[in-house]
Amino acid sequence: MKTIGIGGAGSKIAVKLDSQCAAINISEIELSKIPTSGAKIQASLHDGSGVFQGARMDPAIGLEAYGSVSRQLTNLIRGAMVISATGGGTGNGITAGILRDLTGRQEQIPVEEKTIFALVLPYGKMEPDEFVSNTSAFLNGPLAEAIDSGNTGNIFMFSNRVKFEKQLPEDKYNQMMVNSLKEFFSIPEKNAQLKLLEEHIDQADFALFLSKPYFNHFTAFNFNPENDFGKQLATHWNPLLLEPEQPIEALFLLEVPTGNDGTCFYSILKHFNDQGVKPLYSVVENPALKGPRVNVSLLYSRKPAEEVQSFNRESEEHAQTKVRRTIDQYVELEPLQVNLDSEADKVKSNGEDDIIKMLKRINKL
Ligand SMILES: Nc1nc2c(ncn2[C@@H]2O[C@H](COP(=O)(O)OP(=O)(O)OP(=O)(O)O)[C@@H](O)[C@H]2O)c(=O)[nH]1
Ligand SMILES: [Mg+2]
Repeated sequence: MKTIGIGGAGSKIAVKLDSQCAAINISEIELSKIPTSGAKIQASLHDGSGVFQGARMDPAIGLEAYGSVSRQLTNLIRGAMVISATGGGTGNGITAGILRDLTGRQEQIPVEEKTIFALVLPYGKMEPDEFVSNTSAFLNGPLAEAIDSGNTGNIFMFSNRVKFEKQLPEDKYNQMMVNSLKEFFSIPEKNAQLKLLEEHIDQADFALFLSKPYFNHFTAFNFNPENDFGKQLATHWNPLLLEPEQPIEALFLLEVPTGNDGTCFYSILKHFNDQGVKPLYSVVENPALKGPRVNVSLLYSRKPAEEVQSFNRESEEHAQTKVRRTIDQYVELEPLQVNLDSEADKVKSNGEDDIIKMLKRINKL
């Protein structure tokens, strides 16, 4: 599959995944730093500005620049994966332009021409408010409309949460995202190369799965057949992606070491059947493994409005913490001195002896 990186983050990640990716940016400087052997496309603004500064976090500028590359991109995105961040101006604005064009398409887009989107969302607790509000507008607007039109392929919702929480270097985090994508995309290849024990997921099955206009949460982990599959899945969500909702469709590849009959796949199948989902699956023998490993992918269709809400919830919590911290820092309350005897005397002078007796008794209990 062809890869297209848009904006700073999008291009940096895309070129790690595919050294022949197309890179698109307004900023000539950012573009010059992408070591791709594929096309470098510079989007431009009417007044010629932006060459040095990009879209300066303003999606309206990115959308304006989309006009200069829209024709080229219409061809380029066919059957490709677009990678961009939603926080800044360039990735957000140009990707919004692509999504609007897809939404407006009258004809049904064939499976092999669908476009997949890998979006990088900011971590609301620690990144600038502009990134968060740009993201909310993007999810609620162009993305929601494109999903409703049915004209997108799968959408991967990456988040920068782990990057900030674990204080990881950008380059390392980008590599983690790429490794995770690579493992997921290797599913049909493994089916072609390894010994098949049960069923088969070929390129065509995989392409059809990817062409559906749903969010895709994929994850991989070493599976212990002695324990419940559902519980293991729930503790092995892909930490780089937003957590999924109830799946509409699912796919899994179970790899087992030589000598393992692979029948532990039945427990995975049962887990999905209990949820009313009939997954696409296969079991292969992988001599390089010591124990079973499973790749799982869930398609879910939470409405982007809800996706926005949950994204914003984190940011709101962050805002509240900020307010609390400000109060802690700047509002010093006089320590309240309460002398029980003098308080009691006050009550006594009101002639409330019974109450005092009661209080004293409670004290003694
Ligand atoms: N994971 C990851 N996130 C990045 C990287 N670079 C930027 N970001 C995030 O991407 C968002 C900003 O998007 P950028 O790609 O830098 O912006 P842009 O699309 O080039 O737009 P402008 O620079 O505003 O013109 C923020 O949430 C950043 O934290 C990166 O290399 N890796
Ligand atoms: Mg940029």
